[in-house]
Amino acid sequence: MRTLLLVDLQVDFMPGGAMGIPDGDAVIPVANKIEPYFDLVLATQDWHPANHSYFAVNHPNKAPGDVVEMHGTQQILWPVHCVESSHGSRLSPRLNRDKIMKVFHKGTDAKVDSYSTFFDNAHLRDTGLAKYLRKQRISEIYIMGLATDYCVLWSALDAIGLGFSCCVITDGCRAINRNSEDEAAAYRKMADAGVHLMTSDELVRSIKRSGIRRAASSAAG
Ligand code: VGL
Ligand code: ZN
Repeated sequence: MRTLLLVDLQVDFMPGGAMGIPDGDAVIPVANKIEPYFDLVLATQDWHPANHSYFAVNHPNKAPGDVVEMHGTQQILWPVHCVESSHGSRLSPRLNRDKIMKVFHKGTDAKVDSYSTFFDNAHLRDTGLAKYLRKQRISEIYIMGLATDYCVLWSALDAIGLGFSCCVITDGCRAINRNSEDEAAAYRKMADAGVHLMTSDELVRSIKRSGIRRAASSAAG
């Protein structure tokens, strides 16, 4: 089953949102374009409690972008975003949601964030996504969404670590780029880990080509 995972295509990550990502809305038409080529479409939502420890407002004298030590590692503090059930936590109204079979929430624990759609940042709890994919006998996933340098990056690396084959659709992602080179570094890390990187046009072309091949071989057989 060809499976697409749409990562955090939420109102707060669109330009003008609480944590708007530059050009973040440009990926919505890409999602709508490729959805019909998949047998299964899944989505994630960043879904934080208001007292989330990664929100700068929950730390005295801290501002978004500041770094604090939590769980033995340096963690970035964010503006309040994607508070569970808030308007900003909703999937973009421009996203075609008809094909989305299941939505996974992440970052629901006030104490630890979850950039990956598989595990929290401390690898203490999983979101149930890996178990769901294995139950459906899915071994390969295609990922696109926001943000390239956080949730897409960590989801793709965890997918590989868990033994899934993983492809990231590059024009379907946009980066936060706290540092200007973060996006390029994220793609390098993914490629080094064995993540396939391709554009949505390359994906559609390869699916059409394999469809033709399948049709040709069944005609021959
Ligand atoms: C994300 C930082 C904090 C993301 C979510 O979706 O990439 N990044 N929360
Ligand atoms: Zn978040």
